Amino acid sequence: MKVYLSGKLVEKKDAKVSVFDHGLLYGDGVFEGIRSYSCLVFKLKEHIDRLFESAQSICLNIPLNRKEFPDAIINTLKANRLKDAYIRVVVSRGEGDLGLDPRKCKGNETVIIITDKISLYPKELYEKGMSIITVPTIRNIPEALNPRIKSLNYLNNILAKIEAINSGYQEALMLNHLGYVAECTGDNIFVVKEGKIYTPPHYMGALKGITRDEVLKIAKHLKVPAYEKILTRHELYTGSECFLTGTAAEIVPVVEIDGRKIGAGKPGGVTKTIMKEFRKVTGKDGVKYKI
Ligand code: PXG
Repeated sequence: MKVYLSGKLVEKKDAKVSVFDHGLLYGDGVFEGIRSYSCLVFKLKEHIDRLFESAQSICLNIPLNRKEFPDAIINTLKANRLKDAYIRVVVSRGEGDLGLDPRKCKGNETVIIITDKISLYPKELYEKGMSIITVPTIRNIPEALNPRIKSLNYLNNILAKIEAINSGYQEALMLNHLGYVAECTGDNIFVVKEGKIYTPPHYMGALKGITRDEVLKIAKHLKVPAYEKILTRHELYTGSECFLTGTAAEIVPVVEIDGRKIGAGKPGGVTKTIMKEFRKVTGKDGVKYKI
């Protein structure tokens, strides 16, 4: 496997960064997770836009522009001759001194693009559905670290994940500081009730997920009413269906939350229709490349 590392394509074994890189020392940097399906990079522009927004928010300079960045991604995919891939983009503050001061790293931003396979959850969960649990760790409050920033500092989500795992669950439901539903550790959440779809607004403490936005578009196309709405756990418990969305996870049915069976306790019709439609879209939309 070849990795794009600060302007060069290098072998995986040579893709190394300094122990003084502030991405490692402080989680100071931003990232994206992107997928390509049959030589089509899904929502590439949206991912690049979000990467640049995250960087802008933390005053991080990206050493490639908005045209060069997608080109670097495509070249990495081609170099690896991958039709289907998970593309992990990392821009860190770069090598600096000990001490937080990012000015010490000026001009040394590190860009890493890795392409590989990813499977977030076991395959059978997509057929049977997943059970999730609300965890004590709340999502970062936006005034402290805005969840819209896809930063290299994922401890908030990792703590929640650990709590779910320690309780015997694969995934955690995270609430915000007001007790409203925010998202899961690496996915956005949707609930279906009386044929309508609801997801929390991103300002309730969620990443503005690109898969989430696509699902809202798919719902519109299917003429299923879909809304952004502030949600309590009660609204999740009493829904007829629930599912999670994310680039890595794609669309995962949820059939149990905090010991409450959701609807019939198996993946529902709306969820299945959206999963099918999503598969159609990923098979035809995207930035094309040849290997
Ligand atoms: N919420 C959070 C906190 C995320 O990190 C999503 C929602 C879904 O967003 P998208 O735009 O992908 O629909 C994410 C997605 C990884 C990795 O290691 C990345 C995510 C989740 C899990 C793993 O690349 N980000």
